[in-house]
Amino acid sequence: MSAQELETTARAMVAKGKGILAIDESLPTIKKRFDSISVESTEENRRAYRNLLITNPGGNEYISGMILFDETMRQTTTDGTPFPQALIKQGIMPGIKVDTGAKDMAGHSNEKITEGLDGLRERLAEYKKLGAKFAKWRAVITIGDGIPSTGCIEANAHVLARYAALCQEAGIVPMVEPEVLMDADNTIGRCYEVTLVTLKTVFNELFRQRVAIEHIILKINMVISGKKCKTQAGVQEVADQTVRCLLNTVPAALPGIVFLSGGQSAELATAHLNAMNAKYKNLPWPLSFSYGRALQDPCLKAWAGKKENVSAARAALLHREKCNSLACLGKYTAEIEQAA
Ligand code: 5MM
Repeated sequence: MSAQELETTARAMVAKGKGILAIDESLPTIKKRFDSISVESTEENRRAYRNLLITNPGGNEYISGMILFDETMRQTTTDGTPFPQALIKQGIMPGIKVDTGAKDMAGHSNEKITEGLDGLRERLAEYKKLGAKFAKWRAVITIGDGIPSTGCIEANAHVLARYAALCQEAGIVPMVEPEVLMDADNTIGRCYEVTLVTLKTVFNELFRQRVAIEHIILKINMVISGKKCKTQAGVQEVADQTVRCLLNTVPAALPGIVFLSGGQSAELATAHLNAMNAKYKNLPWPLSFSYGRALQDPCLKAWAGKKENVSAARAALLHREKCNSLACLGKYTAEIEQAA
């Protein structure tokens, strides 16, 4: 893929009113999701669930790409089409999660470092043959007593930049995801500070590793109160602080920013995105979504592992996709939410 093609792919990922569906749960995470609906995490059950998500008629109106897990990349639809090809036929770009997980970081209690650089060049070449247009790597930054440390932020930023450089070499757009977790009791102000320093460090490292900013997509947390914080910032404050943080850190050359949902409810994640796009019309980059749980949760519950629930589950997914597509345009309303 030439530089021009990388840029075209990156821009198509955040095309007007479109976003990304993250279905790249690793085996332990999908087991947790299936446990919540009392479904066994077998290879066939995972295939059946991903089949429902991938072959949902009408999804391509709102979804530009889907992030797959290695196993899903190699599975097929019920009629035998490889999942990446099934996506391409619908005009949806297949993406692939290429990190191998966030592991405990030596010498840094309660902090994580994401692994997966060994053999990445070879894995990217294979994923490209299988149809991947973009790849995702998630770094995890934890807020707590005395953390995050500079060592943890710098190590994760460095690894993110090395992964991004390898992706661009392979002709694959890197989706760079430094996630500041939302689970602690911190204020929105603390989330702002940590996200700010994380993004500054990540863009410094991307520069040092000669990553072309025009050819990446940033996937980031919103600036938000920790889930256990007694005072929860309102929707407009989350929108304002998130945009302020991004304006202070993200180069204008970046083709687009997508948010993770990080455990927010499906409706709140949509409301936050909508509030940003309704108020800020002239940002240097489109703001869109790359949600996992906030798109899938209602669908997963509706499915509950039963064939007879597939239509209802698909309708639930399509509704969330439509709501978030409208949120990309600042046109999401309570009426649209309730018109499910
Ligand atoms: C779908 O979940 C992804 C995979 O997580 P694990 O590697 O832990 O299994 C995850 O990376 C996801 O793409 C992002 O965190 C966004 O998902 P949420 O649910 O936060 O929107």
